[in-house]
Amino acid sequence: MLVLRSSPASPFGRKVKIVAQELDLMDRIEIVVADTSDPNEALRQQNPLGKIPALILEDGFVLYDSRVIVDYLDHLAGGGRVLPADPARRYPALVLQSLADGIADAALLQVYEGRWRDEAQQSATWKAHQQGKVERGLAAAEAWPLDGSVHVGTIALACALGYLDLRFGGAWRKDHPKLVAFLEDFAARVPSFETTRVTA
Ligand SMILES: N[C@@H](CCC(=O)N[C@@H](CS)C(=O)NCC(=O)O)C(=O)O
Repeated sequence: MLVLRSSPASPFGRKVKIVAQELDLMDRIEIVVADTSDPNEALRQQNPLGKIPALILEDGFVLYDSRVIVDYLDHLAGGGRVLPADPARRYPALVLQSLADGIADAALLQVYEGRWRDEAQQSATWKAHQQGKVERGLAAAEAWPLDGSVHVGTIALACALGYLDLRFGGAWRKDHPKLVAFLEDFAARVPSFETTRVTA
């Protein structure tokens, strides 16, 4: 059995779970919830960075981060499934994944600013710097030629938007009509998007 260390609200963990479901690999994966803030968590031995997701292979080797894990799962499923083999589709899908993960990273750093620092220490300038990445990233995604394909790029994008819905009240929806339509269509095509949704 493969062991996935993750937490329900992680956008990167959600990306891995959706990929695993799309590839029919969930029966080979046990999910063990990790608390990244607990200094005694085994996660810190499994991934020295103390980050989720991490995937523990049957021989004990640990894969991180999420991009490596989805690459591995695609390979397990025969290759070329959620990571297109054809370079003309592969690199745009990978760049969209990087863009979407970057949006999620910048959103997460704003959440962490609130979670890890006392109120008096929090920097509005730092939060605005991260929010700039979110806004420019959303503008680039809004202009992206999305064609209904399900691959690592669109899965990562759906997870980043889902995280903005969860932690930022869906404020992105007002100015990004194409992304709203994308997410609705994605949710209809990919049932695991709903089954991995959390509300808190
Ligand atoms: N680039 C990483 C990002 C992973 C990440 O930032 N995970 C967050 C949770 S969503 C985490 O583990 N945070 C704990 C920490 O930074 O200490 C990936 O794609 O897996």
